[in-house]
Amino acid sequence: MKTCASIKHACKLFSLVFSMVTFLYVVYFVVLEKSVSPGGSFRLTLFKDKAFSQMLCTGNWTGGTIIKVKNSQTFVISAYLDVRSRRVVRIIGITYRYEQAPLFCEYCFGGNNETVPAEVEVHSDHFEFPYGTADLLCNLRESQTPQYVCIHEGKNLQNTFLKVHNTEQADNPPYQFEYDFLMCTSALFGSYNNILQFVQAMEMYRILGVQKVVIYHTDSSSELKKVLAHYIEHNFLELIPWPITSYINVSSGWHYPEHPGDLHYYGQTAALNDCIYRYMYKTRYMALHDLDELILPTTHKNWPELVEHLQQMSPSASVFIFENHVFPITFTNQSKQSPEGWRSVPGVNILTHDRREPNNPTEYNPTKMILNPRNVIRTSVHVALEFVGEEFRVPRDVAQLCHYREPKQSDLTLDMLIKDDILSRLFYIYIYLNISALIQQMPKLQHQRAVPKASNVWAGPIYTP
Ligand SMILES: *[C@@H]1O[C@H](CO)[C@@H](O)[C@H](O)[C@H]1NC(C)=O
Ligand SMILES: *[C@@H]1O[C@H](CO)[C@@H](O)[C@H](O)[C@H]1NC(C)=O
Ligand SMILES: *[C@@H]1O[C@H](CO)[C@@H](O)[C@H](O)[C@H]1NC(C)=O
Ligand SMILES: *[C@@H]1O[C@H](CO)[C@@H](O)[C@H](O)[C@H]1NC(C)=O
Ligand SMILES: CC(=O)N[C@H]1CO[C@H](CO)[C@@H](O)[C@@H]1O
Repeated sequence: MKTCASIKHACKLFSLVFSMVTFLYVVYFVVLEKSVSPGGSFRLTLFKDKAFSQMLCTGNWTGGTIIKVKNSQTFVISAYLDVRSRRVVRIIGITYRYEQAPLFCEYCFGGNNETVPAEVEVHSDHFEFPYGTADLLCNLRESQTPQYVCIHEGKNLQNTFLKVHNTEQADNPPYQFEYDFLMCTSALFGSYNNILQFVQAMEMYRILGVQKVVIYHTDSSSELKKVLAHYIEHNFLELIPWPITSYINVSSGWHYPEHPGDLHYYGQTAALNDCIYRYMYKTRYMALHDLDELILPTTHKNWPELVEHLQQMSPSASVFIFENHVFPITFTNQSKQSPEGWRSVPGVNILTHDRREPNNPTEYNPTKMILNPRNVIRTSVHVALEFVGEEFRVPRDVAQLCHYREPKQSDLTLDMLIKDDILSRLFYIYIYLNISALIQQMPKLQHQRAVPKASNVWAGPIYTP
């Protein structure tokens, strides 16, 4: 009897405690659920003051590519979530190397805002120019994911926010790639009008297996703009507006002070680094080189086969390096004439240049790259500066970088140049068919005196940021 009563007592006590715990748990859950904003900031609503909740990231969200940070000599381009070593928002920027005004990152977590100091790291490859490419790193706590960030100097609120990209992908491997090969090229500028070489290069990239070409575009001729519009329409080209000349006096050469200016070659390294982060989860591999360059395999049909082979040769490689070979456009093989329909298209026919300069093995010969962008942290033009995995120098008998340009060793005579018809020998028929079809499709490609105003074509949807 006595034991029975005490059991009843214990039961009552137990059920009381149980319902108390349940109630507290529900309260806790509701509060937590409400206070965890989509961005993942763990600020409790209960402790948030009125002033705070009323001033919620009230800024302008920028659509441009280059933004000057008020009261500083720093420009920001775009912001990316990067969780590969520590959790940060990495902002690709350009900064004056001798001035380090203290900069701050202001986050926006779907409602809340929060400020942390920005760590400014100038890339080592600045080629002695006063301005250089920089990473602005903003630390995050575990699982924090801001949607927007703004960089400001001291107490000067800027109120222009950058959208933080890669927020979905960075935390969620494995990745679904849109492309196997994407090519980035920086700094198309001036009134670039080498149309025949441009379309030959574009068609060659396609033949080689490139699925998207990205160009950081400052300016080009009105005729080339029509060609660009054609490739954008066919989803093969994306232009990133690159109005760098409106912000900084850029150099048109690579080294300071022989080439005057405040920033190396149209901000090329900033554009290339931005391209890596912008497309790192969209493409399996990325090539970084210029529009007068082609990476040509000697035995493989295209890049997918080539890179599969290279990856077998060096399974841990994440950066493949190709040595540059100059094919001077001053030497033309007269027996390789352009077909009739091509002759009125302005520019160089790379198929007629089949001699290359010998590379001096004791000198530095520049290189270009195909890389796995997810393993690269920083890049320069010819090599990656910081990356995970190995760098693999591709032997010349497997593939070579063919560079169709003005001679580099201008004192060489014809007999000192090496006969090398790799392009026309392996790809003539494809490029011939492709270019001829293209010229038929676009009769306006051919040089005409009375061209309609190209700005009609250019304005509007041509940029796909
Ligand atoms: C962020 O919040 C503070 C108040 O805590 C407010 O003064 C500031 O204006 C806010 N910043 C933005 C950009 O909304
Ligand atoms: C947003 O931009 C507009 C137009 O550029 C400007 O007038 C306005 O002051 C800006 N707002 C803020 C909060 O900076
Ligand atoms: C470029 O240089 C010129 C002459 O040195 C100077 O007047 C101008 O302000 C500079 N522009 C920029 C954007 O720095
Ligand atoms: C020019 O091209 C033709 C046809 O491919 C080739 O037979 C010839 O040797 C080339 N001439 C020179 C000077 O390289
Ligand atoms: C216009 C044209 O013929 N384009 C072709 C160029 O080459 C690629 C790859 O071989 C084809 O897919 C295109 O259709």
